[in-house]
Amino acid sequence: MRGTNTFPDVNPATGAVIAEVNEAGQSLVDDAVQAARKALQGEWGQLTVGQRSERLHRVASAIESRFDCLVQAEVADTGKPISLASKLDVPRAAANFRVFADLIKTAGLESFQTEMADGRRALNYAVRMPLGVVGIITPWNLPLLLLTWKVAPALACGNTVVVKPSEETPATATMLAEVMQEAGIPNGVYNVVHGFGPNSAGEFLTRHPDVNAVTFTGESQTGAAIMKTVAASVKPVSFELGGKNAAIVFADCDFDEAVKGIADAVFLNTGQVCLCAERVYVERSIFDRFVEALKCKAESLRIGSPLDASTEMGPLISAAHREKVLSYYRLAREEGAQPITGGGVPEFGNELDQGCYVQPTIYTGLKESARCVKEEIFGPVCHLAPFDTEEEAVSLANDTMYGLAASVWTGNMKRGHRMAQQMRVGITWVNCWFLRDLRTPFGGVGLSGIGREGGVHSLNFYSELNNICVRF
Ligand code: NAD
Ligand code: 6OH
Repeated sequence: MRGTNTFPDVNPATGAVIAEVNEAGQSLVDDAVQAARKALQGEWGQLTVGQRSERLHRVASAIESRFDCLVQAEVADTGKPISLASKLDVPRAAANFRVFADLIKTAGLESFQTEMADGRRALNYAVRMPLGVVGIITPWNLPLLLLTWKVAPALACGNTVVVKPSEETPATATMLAEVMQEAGIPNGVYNVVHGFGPNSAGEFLTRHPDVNAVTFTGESQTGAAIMKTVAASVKPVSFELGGKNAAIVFADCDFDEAVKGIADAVFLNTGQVCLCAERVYVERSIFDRFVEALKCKAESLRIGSPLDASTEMGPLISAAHREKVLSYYRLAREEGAQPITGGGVPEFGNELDQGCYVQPTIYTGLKESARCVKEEIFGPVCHLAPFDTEEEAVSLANDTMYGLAASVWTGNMKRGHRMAQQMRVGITWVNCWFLRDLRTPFGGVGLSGIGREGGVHSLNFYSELNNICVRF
């Protein structure tokens, strides 16, 4: 690689450097964008929808045949438990390609027959055209899952892409390039540049005049910075951003199922999922019992080496992120929280003490105005507060600048629907959490994002519609 700086890729479970990564400067980003533009004119641009679909299925098969390598790479980069990467991240990467490979063949478009005063008519119908070169910027928490969630529909619509994975997790995006080659995706259709955000590959990509659209998943503040950068060239953007998600638990819920569901919603991936619940509101009559049951769940989580098949919780992504999460643990105490469990760092007495681990943590007793109740922490932590009425629960849940996801736990389905329809979010789960159907709209309101991806919503973002009006 020519004249680039390098940066270390660190395994957060042990602190070991696992790779040195080349940081793309402006000229390498220029080359990647140029390669993507050129590929639009080549074989890729000539493929029929059916042929593109078939290639995307081949990508999914190639992911499945490299399953173990991708799992190992994702685990080393993120520190997530091998059981989670095997169950969630890598299978979803393949599923992302399969769902859009199928959808692009079956999704229809609207048509209208227009009648004019003189008795003549016109047929209006719309066709999809690719946007061109799509810039894709992704975070570190579900690296391959979130990357392929954007690459698959972008390619299904006939675009070419330049991706910039998180500097924390460069491995699987790089391996995906090999997968693409193996699956017969022409050179230049999928390009990877590595580096950071400001004044690095991320900014060079979003600023690039030959990039036609930018899709981004990450922090809300980063979304704001990217929006500013792309404003000059009026590029379409799709943003999946942060959250401070609420869970609402009613006394009539299936108690054990709710405790299990909330424990997942708080601690999965060490709390590093944008959909995680950091605010849990529980009906007062079961509050103490629920707090106690969630405490037991938190204290029984097996924290350890990501490579151990029985591990349920790994480290946070980096030392810097651990410092941020621990600073919130300290802040919670300063803000007057009542600690229920956790609040510190686990001790192992082995090399894992070099890792970025924190304890699963639960608080009660904070004011709703506390920073720990308002700000996204992105760690294995939640605050629980009691409520008395449905109205109060709705108003507590919606009192946030974010608006990504909510979950409602109740045995009364009428109440489930009633509550769900009052949530000011993009995704509401009733008696479940992170149960995904990839055809459904996915995104957030407020600080949680702009636009929706998923199913036909993705196809609509990753394509331009040309309406054709034929008078006859
Ligand atoms: P981040 O915003 O720090 O980084 C995301 C990506 O943006 C990285 O690749 C980074 O290098 C790049 N970047 C940073 N500054 C940039 C700039 N100025 N220009 C261009 N690129 C830039 O996010 P993160 O810390 O990697 O991920 C955690 C955050 O992501 C959390 O806030 C979480 O809620 C959010 N997230 C949201 C969703 C969702 O679907 N809504 C999904 C996953 C994560
Ligand atoms: C955020 O961390 C999780 C996002 C999940 C998805 O985008 C998805 O499609 O499931």
